[in-house]
Amino acid sequence: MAQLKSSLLPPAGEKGYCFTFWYHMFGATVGSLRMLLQTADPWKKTLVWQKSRNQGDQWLSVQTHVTLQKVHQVILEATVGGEAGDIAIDDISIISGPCPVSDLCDFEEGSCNWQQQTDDDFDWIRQSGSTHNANTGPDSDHTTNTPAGHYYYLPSSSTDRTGQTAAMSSPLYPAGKGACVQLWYHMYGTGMGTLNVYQKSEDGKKALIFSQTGDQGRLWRFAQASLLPRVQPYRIVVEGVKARPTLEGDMAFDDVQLMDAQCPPHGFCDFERNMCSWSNLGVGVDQGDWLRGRGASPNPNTGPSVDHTTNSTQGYYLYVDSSVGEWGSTSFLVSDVFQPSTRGHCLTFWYHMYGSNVGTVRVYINDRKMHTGGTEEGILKWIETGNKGDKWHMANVSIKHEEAFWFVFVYQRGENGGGDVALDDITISHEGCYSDPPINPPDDNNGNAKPSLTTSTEDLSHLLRHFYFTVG
Ligand SMILES: [Ca+2]
Ligand SMILES: [Ca+2]
Ligand SMILES: [Ca+2]
Ligand SMILES: [Ca+2]
Repeated sequence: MAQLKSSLLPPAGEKGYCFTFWYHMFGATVGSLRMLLQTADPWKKTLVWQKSRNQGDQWLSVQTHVTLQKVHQVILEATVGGEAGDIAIDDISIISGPCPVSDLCDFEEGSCNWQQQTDDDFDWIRQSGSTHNANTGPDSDHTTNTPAGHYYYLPSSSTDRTGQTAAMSSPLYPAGKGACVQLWYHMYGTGMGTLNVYQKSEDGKKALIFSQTGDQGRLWRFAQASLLPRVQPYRIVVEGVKARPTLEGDMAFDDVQLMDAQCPPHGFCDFERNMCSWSNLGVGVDQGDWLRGRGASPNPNTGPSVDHTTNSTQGYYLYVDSSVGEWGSTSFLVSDVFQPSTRGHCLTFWYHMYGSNVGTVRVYINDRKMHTGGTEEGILKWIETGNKGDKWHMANVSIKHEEAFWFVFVYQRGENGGGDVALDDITISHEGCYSDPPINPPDDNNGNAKPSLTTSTEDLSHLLRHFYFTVG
């Protein structure tokens, strides 16, 4: 553990002050970083902010509004996670008055200045780990995928009545700010109601920009909506509406982000701003995460040195750090949900597999039936193994599935390190892949097909199919 302490600071005064610092937490086994306030009389330490695990290869800022009316010290405390994880901090500043509003709320430090509405029936509750009811609610938050991370949820109860609501609103954003809002929601349970997202201007006018109703399965789901141009400052309002009395209707949301750029097209991600609708899964499923990185990956003689989008060290890609984990350990990456289409879908992506010990990348499609049946992978659609040289390759996967489905990328580590694998520029288009020969039989849609990670014959057939595509 390492501690950095400020000198003794006077009471924060009527308006308080905004404490800002920048941090860099990058690597597969990064520990945690905390900010605490300590008073001497009485002696008391209060945790005001904390972050754990990898945050990507980038400097991020934290702002905390301190209103403590006692002589105190600010303490920044770091704990070690493992070998592959450094924590750095820089540019600490103290400015009097409250902090400017944040564009990203992950709810790890608190409410992020979101407020409960009082003219409704219930309040949203900040929660970590799972909710109290069985067969509903998430097991962990979306930001960290661990039981330590926080989200907001609306508990369901047998005394609920149809149409009862709970709403929370964001801080006030200036009129010209923001073109797109993104958030993650969890709506698992047979008694699930409706989640509405509004853009509400200061004069009270509300526009519905996103709505989802009913059971959406056991995964965190992605939502985004374009913001309407406004003359007035506005808030984002998240509202839960109850369906009926039930103990299986806990809904949740997390990671609300306001972006000044337009929303990316559905199914496309270049990873330049964030992971779009792609999501890691937690420790119940796999042993590692896909990380956003740029430039050379942290391990020598493996991984890309530039991304695919910009062909430069400034552009971001997604990768798995092979220096950690064991032989066969996996990292899952899950897409948004796509509705079935008569023309099918085409998944196009760029991959980089370079190193002496590259493991295996598989692409599956999964659906509600298979997922509820207990499979996290689904049906195998594409596989690649081993060293493919220090360059980006393109892959196409044609999908025709008769249920709503999602894609799952699974990286499986080789015997040793030296096998960083990367992805970039993933596109899912609503038609079959261009010039794709009609070889794929329609999917076995009975939900029984469950390729395991070790079925070598199945792997081989897909490998041959892929080989045919590449050469032909
Ligand atoms: Ca969170
Ligand atoms: Ca309320
Ligand atoms: Ca994971
Ligand atoms: Ca990129």
